[in-house]
Amino acid sequence: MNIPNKLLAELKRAKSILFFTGAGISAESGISTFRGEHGIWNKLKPEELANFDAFMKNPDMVWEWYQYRRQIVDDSEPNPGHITIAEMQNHFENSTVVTQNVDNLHGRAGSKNILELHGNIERNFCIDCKTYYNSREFQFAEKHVPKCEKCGGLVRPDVVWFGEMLPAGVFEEAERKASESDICFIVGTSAVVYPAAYIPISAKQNGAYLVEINIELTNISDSVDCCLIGKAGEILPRIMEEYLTAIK
Ligand code: BV8
Ligand code: ZN
Repeated sequence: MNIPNKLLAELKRAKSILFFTGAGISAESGISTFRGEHGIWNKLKPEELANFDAFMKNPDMVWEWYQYRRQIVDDSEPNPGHITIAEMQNHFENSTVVTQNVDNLHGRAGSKNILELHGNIERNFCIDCKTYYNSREFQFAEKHVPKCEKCGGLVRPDVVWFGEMLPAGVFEEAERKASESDICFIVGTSAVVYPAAYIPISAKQNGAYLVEINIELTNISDSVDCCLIGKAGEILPRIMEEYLTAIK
């Protein structure tokens, strides 16, 4: 894969960089994406699982689904895509990772300034008194939805379900960082979920150079400046390698 000279020139010029990531960056860590050929939503319906009504209708089923995903996340490791982003962040004055993922792999890869738009699967809270519970407090084998020790309420994953607001202030901060970015990488996302998908649009509206990395074309491919088709875990290390050579 040849890295375009224009991209390298933009990287050399950039002071602030933003990485907007989706499930595709975790695919090479063995975590299923949501859409596309082997996506989760092909087998299960998001409305049956990733929303509050579904949880209230069948809390054990939704809890078990998240326990299953937590086990996969727990058994997985950050891949070269996550690791390269963490390394690249050290070469820029301002760098932010805005992720739609709830798997915390950017955190485990050593990234900083991470904004998790859709929450984090390692955190849980009581729907009544909001008491926080770390996932480690529950056995993966625990299939039944836990009850709050304080008030007996149902404990749910601290992730943003469809129809729910994003965590207060996180989206606004992500938009602000996007509007200040000189270069915005869009990595492994189908860019169909809102308001998250507004982030790269906000970057573009403020003059950022947009680079998409995906194994296929997406909704946003027509709007980017540079579209690199391939695996994030292969392309990002190539970009880093060529960038380090270019700045020597
Ligand atoms: C809300 C739960 C408002 C956590 C998820 C306009 C404005 C606002 C809202 C809406 C709007 N239009 C529609 C809505 C409603 C809805 C929405 O966006 N629906 C869509 C589907 C049409 N949005 C909401 O409900 C949001 N809330 O707006 O509230 C509100 C509320 C109350 C009152 C007033 C207003 C909440 C959205 C969050 C939903 N939660 N998940 C969890 O369990 O994980 S969404 C789910 O999709 C995941 O969180 C995921 O992060 C997200 C995005 O998916 P992607 O990350 O892009 O993953 P996907 O599988 O789609 O794509 C993977 C890509 O990777 C593919 O392109 C593939 O080609 C690529 N790939 C694969 N392998 C690789 C690769 N690329 C590179 N390398 C590889 N190796
Ligand atoms: Zn409680």
